Amino acid sequence: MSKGKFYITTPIYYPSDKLHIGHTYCTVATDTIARYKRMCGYDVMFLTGTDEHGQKIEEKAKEAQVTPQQFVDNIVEGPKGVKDLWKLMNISNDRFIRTTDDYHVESIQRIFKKMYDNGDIYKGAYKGMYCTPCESFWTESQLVDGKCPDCGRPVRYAEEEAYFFKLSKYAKPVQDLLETGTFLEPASRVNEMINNFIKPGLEDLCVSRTSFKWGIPVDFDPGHVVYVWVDALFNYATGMGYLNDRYDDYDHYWPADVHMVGKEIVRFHSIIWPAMLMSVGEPMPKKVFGHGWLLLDGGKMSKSKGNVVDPYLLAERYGTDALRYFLMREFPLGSDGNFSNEALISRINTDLANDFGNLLSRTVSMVEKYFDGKLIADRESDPLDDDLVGMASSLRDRYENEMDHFGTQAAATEVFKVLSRANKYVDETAPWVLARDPEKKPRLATVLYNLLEALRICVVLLQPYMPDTCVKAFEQIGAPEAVRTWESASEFGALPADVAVVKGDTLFPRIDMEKELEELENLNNPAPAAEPVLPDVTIDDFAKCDMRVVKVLSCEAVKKSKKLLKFSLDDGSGTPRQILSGIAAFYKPEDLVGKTLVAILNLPNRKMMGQDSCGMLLSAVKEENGEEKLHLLMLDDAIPAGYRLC
Ligand code: ME8
Repeated sequence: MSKGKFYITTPIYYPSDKLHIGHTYCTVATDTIARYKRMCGYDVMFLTGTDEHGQKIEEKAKEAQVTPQQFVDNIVEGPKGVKDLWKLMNISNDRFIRTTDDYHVESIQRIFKKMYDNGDIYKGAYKGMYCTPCESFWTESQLVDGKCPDCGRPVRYAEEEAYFFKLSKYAKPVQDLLETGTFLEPASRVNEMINNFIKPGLEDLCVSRTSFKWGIPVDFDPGHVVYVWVDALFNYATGMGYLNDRYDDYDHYWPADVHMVGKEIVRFHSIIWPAMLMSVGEPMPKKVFGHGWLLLDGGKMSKSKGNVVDPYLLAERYGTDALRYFLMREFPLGSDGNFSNEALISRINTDLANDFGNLLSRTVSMVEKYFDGKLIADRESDPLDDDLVGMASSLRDRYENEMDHFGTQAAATEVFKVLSRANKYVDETAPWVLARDPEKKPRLATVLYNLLEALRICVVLLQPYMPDTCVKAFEQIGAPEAVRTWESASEFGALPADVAVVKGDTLFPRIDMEKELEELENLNNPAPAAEPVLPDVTIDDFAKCDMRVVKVLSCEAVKKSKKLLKFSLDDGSGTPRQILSGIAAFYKPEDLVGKTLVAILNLPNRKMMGQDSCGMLLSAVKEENGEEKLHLLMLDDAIPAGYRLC
């Protein structure tokens, strides 16, 4: 019998780049809770997906010289893409929504029209500061030091005809909702929303764009595309079939029980999302939980600090379950946490290899050695057992109490307290001493039974964290299906008294910390592979390549491109030559003026971002911290422009 429905979501990911360990953290947290609820007997619906529209994707696709659809298809469906990553991480989502899916597009058009028809969307002109990477308009008062308050990057003035959503109309009911005290967690985020956003006055929200195309068209006003956040937030409803025929369980699962979101998007989920739902007359989600960020050395994720943040590499090296466990055990969900390779390895060694893996393997080995693998335990109690038996019997209650309040870290800690207690019990009871005295064999059987039983209860409760490992552990313990359940976890003694163990592989091999950290460092900064020399070319072929010394007359960034710099070059001909080069990330344009470089002049002209590029500047490519770094070839300034290289 189901305990009722439980609908949980992750944010839908923005596929502008490959996902890193921070994104993985959020999805693993949601998956852990979803698995926990399933284990408790809820009818769980777990939705995740990708948020694929917007200007940033359009720009990235242009730079990659593919269509936006091809661009997102590759990151979502392609090798080592979003779907592959969730498979690798053993994410148990029931559904995956892409905002480019036809049914979602149709629903959004209907939703937009519905809000327009009921008078909550009107046409106006937007004038304000816009952050392109975040796709967010900001008021002057919201800017921090004149920059985007979310990402800290520069904003630009933007003005365009646009539709507006009457967010201001919903300020009061949204504030009331926030003040219920259960809608938004952790509670600290409630004040932040009210004081920073509602009290200063909610302004109407610009909900359409005309300055780019990659979005869902407003069907009654071609030229406008729906603001990406309107499109994205409604995924939680369209993914269940709201205003579409693709799914038909909206009535069953809505309202969502939990939206898990990162702290920077709490504003969208706890203010804009409820207001839009009020506008279309749908019930409020029951809870928004704003989790913290994984940081690297106190700052945002990037590879430059020498830590590996590629979840593929980490999962392949240590195993999916070890990585899942680390993410959930190391950091409390509501706060920020500092990621480091050292913390990860230390957790694996201390908790998984030692406290858990070693206890399991020692216990199973002793049952094999002293009882040929099969126990007959009469379970006569001894005061020495009370503490362990008591702790293990009541573990489920403590665990449940934490899990029901998003205490994934605290719940895992409770489990490991019992495992530590069991390790201590091994020392206290000294089974190897009992084994020397044949009369103590019944006592030895009880001790080993208690250990197996404590382990079994812990393994039941670790299933949401480490699903595959727990199956292996159950097999070694010899736990039948019936005692792998939530119900059986509160019952010390559910394991059959004549249990037969099956010795298996070590669950988590110990890692040599020093050696491993060094290897990880090398993986992040690989020595350049000696590339094989290309096949010979004739001297005549080489001579066809017109390589010249050029001097930089001027250099500037290409508007709307993060990569390109535009050079005006003296090539000795008397007429400046224009070349575009994708090195903006590595040089400041002003630092290059006057430099002596090398260019190939006789390559066919190319158009890049609508501008001509007549030739190519030579540079060397180096991999640094997993990213390509370009170094321009620079020559002695004494060499005049126009000289040929030979
Ligand atoms: O925000 N630590 O997508 P997104 C923890 N498309 N969480 C992190 C993180 C880190 N270092 N970096 C990112 C979007 N995240 C929107 C959502 S929902 C209708 C639309 C989390 O791919 C981040 O906080 O930029 C967010 O919750 C999620 O990854 C997706 O981020």
